[in-house]
Amino acid sequence: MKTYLVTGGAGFIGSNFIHYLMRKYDDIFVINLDKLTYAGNLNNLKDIENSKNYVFVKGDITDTKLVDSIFHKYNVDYVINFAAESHVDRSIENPMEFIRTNIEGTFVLLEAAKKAWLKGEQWEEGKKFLQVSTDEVYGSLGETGYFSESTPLDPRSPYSSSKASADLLVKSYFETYQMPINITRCSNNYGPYQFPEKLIPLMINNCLSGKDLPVYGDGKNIRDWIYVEDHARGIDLVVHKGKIGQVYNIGGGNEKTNIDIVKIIINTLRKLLPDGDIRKEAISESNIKYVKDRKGHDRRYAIDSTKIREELGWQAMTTFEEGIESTVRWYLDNSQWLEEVTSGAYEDYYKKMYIDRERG
Ligand code: NAD
Ligand code: TDX
Repeated sequence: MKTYLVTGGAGFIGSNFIHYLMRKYDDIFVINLDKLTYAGNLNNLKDIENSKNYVFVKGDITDTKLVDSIFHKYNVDYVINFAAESHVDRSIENPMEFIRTNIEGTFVLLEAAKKAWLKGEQWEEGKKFLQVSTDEVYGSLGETGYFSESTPLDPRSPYSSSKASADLLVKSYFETYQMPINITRCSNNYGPYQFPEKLIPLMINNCLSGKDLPVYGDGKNIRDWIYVEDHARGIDLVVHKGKIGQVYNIGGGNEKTNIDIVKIIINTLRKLLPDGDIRKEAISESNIKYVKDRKGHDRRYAIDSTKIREELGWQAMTTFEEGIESTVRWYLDNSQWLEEVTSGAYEDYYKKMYIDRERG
């Protein structure tokens, strides 16, 4: 029986990861520690909230007392640290929380795990700290090339700098104390439960609510998209088979320009919505609006996943065509989820971030 401390488990990837674990294993116990920021949503976990092998703890990963108390109460085997401020645009407007949660929070978790797991000079058997990181720590690519695990870190936004800082702290606990750690660096995820501040759910929501489709700059920036379940499977593999101290890149092998993504969403929605639905007729490429570019906008991300493929036998199993269709279908089938997360504070966020971007 292994006990997982999953932080940020009420967010997009964390909740998909918990669903993945609960489907795959019967003999595990999952503690979900989440502060429930604007991005955390317990509705993402409704179907498992009463499971006997799951417990939710509302709290902040920077709260040393609370984190220590979790390690006292439970015999934690694995820490999977998803908890983070995760949106680049927000980090440009207001970096403070990114520094606090992403750097300080990771430090608090490392210290608590070290206190619990290091007995004299010996680490307890079978423990692991897995830091969920991002390809953005490598910076920005030109038209060619890929990020490998040995690409130098060159983060360019407050968000990616805070993630790179956390990665270095995690690495230092391995180099200095031989703490059993892994770091995974994944490309852009998409799938169910993603908050509609990120490109794909934002465009789906705007199409469905008759809003403009705001594309930053020339729309030719490239991201390497991965279906969230493929990411979850990669993390699970690294937890069980990853060599201690190693970094593993996880990439979708699926590069697309932003403008292509927006057009695919338009076409997918038009295909899935029934004839006669008034939203269907209103969804059109004429709603695309090129708006002011993101400051320091990284041009291209692309991941070389050779290492995790060859060492651990991982590969992405969901094609983009399948993944985007099931994602769009999920948002159509879960309109209440979308309505709930876009009411209240989301309206203010949208006005603040996008009204200024409009070019006239
Ligand atoms: P998200 O914003 O959807 O979720 C983050 C979760 O962390 C939320 O539930 C939030 O409430 C929680 N949280 C925030 N601050 C906290 C704190 N101080 N204490 C406890 N909980 C806190 O993010 P996501 O997209 O699911 O990303 C999860 C992780 O994966 C992040 O570390 C992110 O850097 C990384 N990542 C994301 C992507 C992506 O495409 N979304 C790609 C690669 C890596
Ligand atoms: O309205 C928009 N219009 C637009 O053109 C939004 C929200 C985004 N974009 C562009 C900016 C990026 O080039 O789309 C691309 C994707 O943007 P985001 O969804 O904000 O993702 P990105 O900045 O690439 O970062 C994501 O991937 C790596 C996650 O948010 C990070 O948490 C992860 O580490």
